Amino acid sequence: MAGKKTFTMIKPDAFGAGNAGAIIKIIEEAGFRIEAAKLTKLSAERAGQFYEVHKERPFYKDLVAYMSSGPIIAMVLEKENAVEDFRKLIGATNPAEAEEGTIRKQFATSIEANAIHGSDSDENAAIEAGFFFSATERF
Ligand code: RTP
Ligand code: MG
Repeated sequence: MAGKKTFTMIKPDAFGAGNAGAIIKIIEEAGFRIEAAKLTKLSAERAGQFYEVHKERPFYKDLVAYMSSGPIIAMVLEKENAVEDFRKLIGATNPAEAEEGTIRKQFATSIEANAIHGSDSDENAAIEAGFFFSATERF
């Protein structure tokens, strides 16, 4: 059975461009409930840990530098079928391939600076939520 939670970050490019409010509005209007939220900034070390699965990829170093370049908003979201529905809402990794109406189509500027993160499995959603939030920060 699909889980009810996913994890997201509004990435440094989108936060820096002043698009956080517009993005959160789209997320809420799509039926996701915000269970936890935090404005924070990842150190290069923490960004490296978060994206450890991509350690061997050619874009890893750039990705870590980008994700630690400015503040992000981390959130845990609740909805039926959360992981899959949220990946649909954000669109393809590369904004050139993202469908009309998706968050990345509207707000991403490149394949790297692509505005928003969405967990790719229920298991990773739980791990990523735990990376940012304690039990007392989730409502
Ligand atoms: P995310 O994890 O952030 O939700 O993105 P995703 O699943 O759509 O993409 P993933 O393959 O997990 O890649 C993680 C992030 O790395 C950056 N990236 N850069 N320069 C490149 O070719 C490249 N490819 C990926 C993006 O910021 C991507 O979201
Ligand atoms: Mg991913």
